[in-house]
Amino acid sequence: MKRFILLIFIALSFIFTANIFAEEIKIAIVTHEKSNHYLACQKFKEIVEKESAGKYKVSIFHSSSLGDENSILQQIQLGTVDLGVITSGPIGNFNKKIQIFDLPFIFKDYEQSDKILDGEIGKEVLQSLETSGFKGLHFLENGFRNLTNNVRAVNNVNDVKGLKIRTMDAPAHVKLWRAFGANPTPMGWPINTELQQGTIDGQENPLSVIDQYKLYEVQKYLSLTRHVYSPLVFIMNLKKFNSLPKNEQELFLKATKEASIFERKYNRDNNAKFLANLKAHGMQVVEKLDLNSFKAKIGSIYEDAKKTTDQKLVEKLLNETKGK
Ligand code: EAX
Repeated sequence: MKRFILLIFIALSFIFTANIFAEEIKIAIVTHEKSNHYLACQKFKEIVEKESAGKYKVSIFHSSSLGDENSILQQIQLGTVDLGVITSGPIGNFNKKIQIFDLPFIFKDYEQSDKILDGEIGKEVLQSLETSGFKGLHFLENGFRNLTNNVRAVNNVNDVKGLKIRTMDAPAHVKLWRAFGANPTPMGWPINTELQQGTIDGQENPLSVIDQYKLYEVQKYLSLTRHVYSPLVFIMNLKKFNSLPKNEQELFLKATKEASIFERKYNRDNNAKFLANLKAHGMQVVEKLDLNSFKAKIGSIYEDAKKTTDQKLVEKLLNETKGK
């Protein structure tokens, strides 16, 4: 009996020491626990903790507890946060090449976005993040962005005129909404209070985010504009990644890849459900709108991007996706 108790004691102290000495990996997102971002982090956590046999403990900081996406990126650069699942838009403040994905009407469907993001162009963009101290591990998906507002049903671009639209804090988006004739106001996420108080008329996001944030409580109209496809990125502090032994680097790459595939599938499987729920809560949805009127307004945006981002990459992207 004594020996049995001793054995249990030894076993328990092993478990405790393992936990005490587990190294913490901090991952940060701006969205809440019901978001796609969170699901992806959870999957990453599961895989890393299991396959590192308890060497790592992943802590997920959600709901902007560590600030907006720009400030999370700064903290990742500094190394006080290890990783994030961040929208491409704000990453564009740190890296020019990634701005190409925030050009309007580039991707038509998921087949195309997967092919580009998981192919050569995506690799070149992820690689280029290293010059800003980031390791781009894998692309996952925020999704095709759609406009909501509280003033009127938007059927064509003229209906956007003068609307005060919150955009991501990303130059490409501000420029786009100005071109559409709106009054763009960049700010971090979330924005429920601003929508409720009417300091802004509308915003644009994928159906997942619109539903998960119950924007039907504060927005009456939704138009399926799909004007930009937003990738998310599993992004990490480069020094931290490089300091890991080879097999652990491979584990992080594998875990982010699996989590990304899982999250993309979740998003796509649930899109119809998100839309149905928005309608069920009384949102007035314009499904078929005059997208050509929007496309007609983008003017020199592609040409300008060749000058401000990377000419060859923009040409390659337009060539492979056939643009608008
Ligand atoms: O990843 O800020 C935004 O609009 C993003 O799309 C998202 O909600 C956070």
